[in-house]
Amino acid sequence: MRLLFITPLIDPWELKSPVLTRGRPPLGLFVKMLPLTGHQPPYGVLYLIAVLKRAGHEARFIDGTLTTHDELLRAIAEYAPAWVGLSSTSRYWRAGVATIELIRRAFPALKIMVGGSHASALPEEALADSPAIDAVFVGEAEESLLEFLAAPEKAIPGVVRRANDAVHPWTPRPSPQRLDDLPFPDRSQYPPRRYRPSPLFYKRLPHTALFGSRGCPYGCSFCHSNRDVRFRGVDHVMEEIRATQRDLGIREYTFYDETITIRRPWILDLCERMRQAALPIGWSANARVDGLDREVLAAMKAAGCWKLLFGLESGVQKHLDALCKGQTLEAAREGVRLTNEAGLEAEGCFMLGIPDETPDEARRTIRFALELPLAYAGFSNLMPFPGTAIFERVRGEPGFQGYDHLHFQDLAYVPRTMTRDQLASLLRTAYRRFYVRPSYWWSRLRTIRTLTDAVRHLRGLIYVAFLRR
Ligand code: B12
Ligand code: SF4
Repeated sequence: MRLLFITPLIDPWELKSPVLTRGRPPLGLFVKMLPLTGHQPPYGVLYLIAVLKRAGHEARFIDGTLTTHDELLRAIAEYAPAWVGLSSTSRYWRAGVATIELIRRAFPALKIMVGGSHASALPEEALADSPAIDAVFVGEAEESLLEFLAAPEKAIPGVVRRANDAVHPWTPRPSPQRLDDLPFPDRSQYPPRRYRPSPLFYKRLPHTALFGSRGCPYGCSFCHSNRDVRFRGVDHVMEEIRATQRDLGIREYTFYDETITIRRPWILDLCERMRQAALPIGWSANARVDGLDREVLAAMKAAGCWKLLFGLESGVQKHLDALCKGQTLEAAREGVRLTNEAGLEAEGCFMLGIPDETPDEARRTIRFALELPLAYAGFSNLMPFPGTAIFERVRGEPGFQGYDHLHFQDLAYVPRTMTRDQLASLLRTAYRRFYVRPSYWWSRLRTIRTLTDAVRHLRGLIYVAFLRR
């Protein structure tokens, strides 16, 4: 069978933050020719395509951010798929629905399925959102999709369908357990030239992402991660690194695992294998500050790691506790200190606009970020994602603006304790105070060793210049 996967048709400038950056830079005419900073292909879809091809199906992917309505419709007419599959986060869900309705009008007989984080969090609502949707996939779909294509009329766990005007009874399904049985994501599906990671994610290029594990055991109330933790074998990960290096010349990897350090023997083993292989690559990963020690950090450094990204969230302990982060301010100080001591860079991500947070408390978070020896910091408003405890808590509040605003630096939610203008201004203040510091740029300049690194710092500086006052 032939399937075409798409992401919602959106204007690339929607990826920029209206709260933080000044209007459109005067580059409109060239936007379709430039790489999209920070934009990444949907690796979940690339996994599905690899699985489908291995099973004898045909599949390809078109990125709605890099395509126009007319190009998409032409591509569908030429490729003539049996199914179109939309992948979407909550942020672009409405744009995704508009996209599939456009497709349904042009091709009334075409079948349409949806998946991704929004559909997984709110499957029945998603199905009700558009009569154009024939099936909703909940969670990781490598197994359910193959079963579904083999018997589209059967009830398959993890797939939600319509029965007349109602939702057909459905059951959830466990996520795939044996990640080593999955093929590598099909990276032939996207033009690498059009994707460039944000300056915080590479020191060398070309870049790609890797997943050593899926899921996270922690229960932060704002996070929509799968709680079922599964690891790939170290051999399997090494094989993917070698293959991407050999076939695509990749020199920089981001591990998108939720927390790469949760299984200590695994990360030590992976680092040792990378060190022995002496690969000319660099990498960075997400971690928790409380899962670190000197031995693990030294092993990471020796294996080519240069940065760890930590969710530090707040500089006020009572808010960390309310978010069920299970982390202390002291652990944050210690984790960042140890990271620096090991010669790695630390990036901290913080949230402003937490329920019940006052503007003064948000300022304490900004001061906390400035106190820590962080190489980079990201500040976003708290985003109540469907499927999280925070979403259930605030969805009825007047401060919740709806799905369309669920992305970093827009204001999806404003707590009762501050105004919208105050929150926007706090976010801008946070970025300005962190990045507009001569001492900060002096310390950054001293780390530059290569031309690529110099160019990425220049790109960072251009962002700072475009920050709104
Ligand atoms: C890596 C990552 C990114 C990367 C790359 C994203 C990408 N294009 O792959 C970057 C940094 C660019 C990014 C950006 C954003 N992200 Co992000 N990201 C992730 C992360 C950590 C991993 C995603 C991933 O690849 N997972 C692994 C694969 C295997 O799983 P998967 O993507 O869910 O795909 C599986 C299923 O969903 C399903 N599936 C997916 N699509 C489809 C389609 C069909 C037809 C079918 C049948 C099945 C199906 O099958 C796939 C294979 O099993 C997740 C957290 C997480 N644990 O998933 C957050 C996550 C997806 N991101 C999130 C958000 C909010 C964003 C942003 C909006 C943030 C922002 N910048 O404002 C943007 C939006 C990007 C976009 N275009 O929509 C939220 C989404 C929550 C929500 N309900 O919407 C998540 C869940 C994290 C969280 N905070 O809780 N993200
Ligand atoms: S925020 Fe991080 S530590 Fe918390 S549940 Fe999500 S991935 Fe895990």
